[in-house]
Amino acid sequence: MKLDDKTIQNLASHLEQAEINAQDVVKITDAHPDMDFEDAYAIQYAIRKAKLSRGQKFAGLKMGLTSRAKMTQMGVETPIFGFMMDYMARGDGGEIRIDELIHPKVEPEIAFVTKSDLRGPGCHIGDVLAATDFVVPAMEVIDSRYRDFKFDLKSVIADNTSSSRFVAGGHAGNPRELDLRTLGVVLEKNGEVVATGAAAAVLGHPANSIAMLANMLAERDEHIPAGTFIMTGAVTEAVAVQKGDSINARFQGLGSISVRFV
Ligand code: 0L1
Ligand code: MG
Repeated sequence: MKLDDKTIQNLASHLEQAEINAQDVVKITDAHPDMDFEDAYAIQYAIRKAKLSRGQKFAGLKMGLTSRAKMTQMGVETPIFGFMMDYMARGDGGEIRIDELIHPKVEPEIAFVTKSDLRGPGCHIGDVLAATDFVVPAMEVIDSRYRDFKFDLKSVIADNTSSSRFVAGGHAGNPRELDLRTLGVVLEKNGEVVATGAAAAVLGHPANSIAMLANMLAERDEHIPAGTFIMTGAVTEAVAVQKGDSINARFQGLGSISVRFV
């Protein structure tokens, strides 16, 4: 690690204040060009600890940058992970207040809910399918705290991978009975199709994303506990939204999720 504990705490507070006040900031590596990936996750974990200490509840984990397109765009080979808290959840068919956010974008994802612990290293797709209770459609709202979404990998890890809101909906499916590679997703904004994709966009199969998360957590002596809700990464590109927009995501065989930005 390159940063001392005081700097980690200050940067965590800086990024969390940006989130709470919906006020964008410049990427933190501008002022701390030497920070490393350990520092970046330490800042993210400090944000999580601060939220827990205020009584907010942990709601799940997410993988980000899981599509080849996003990885190429960022010039990276490895996805990243973050977390969600209870206050970020919104109901299917509900509303999301735009004035609480900076410049939100939506992305449809497949979420997994585990029924037994998953541990790396060496976790693979078979382990994931055996340990999954069900999969369910999800919509993530990403809202980078960085001005114009301009960041590098370390800055975005520290910023909890742009997590801001999420919605689960549709209906649950058994991942052992679905072909999760060819599962199609259609994203509509105000009734018009704005993006389409197949779930293979997520590391070839969304279960690979869960396996990768278990293996990344193992490097930190952590695991995925039974009962964890995990979003596996965007099936389509992220689509920017504004006040008044209605979003609908259709998941082949698993129903749809809708939400309105007000
Ligand atoms: O969930 C994601 O894939 C987003 C990761 C962070 C990068 C971004 O904000 O686009
Ligand atoms: Mg995402």
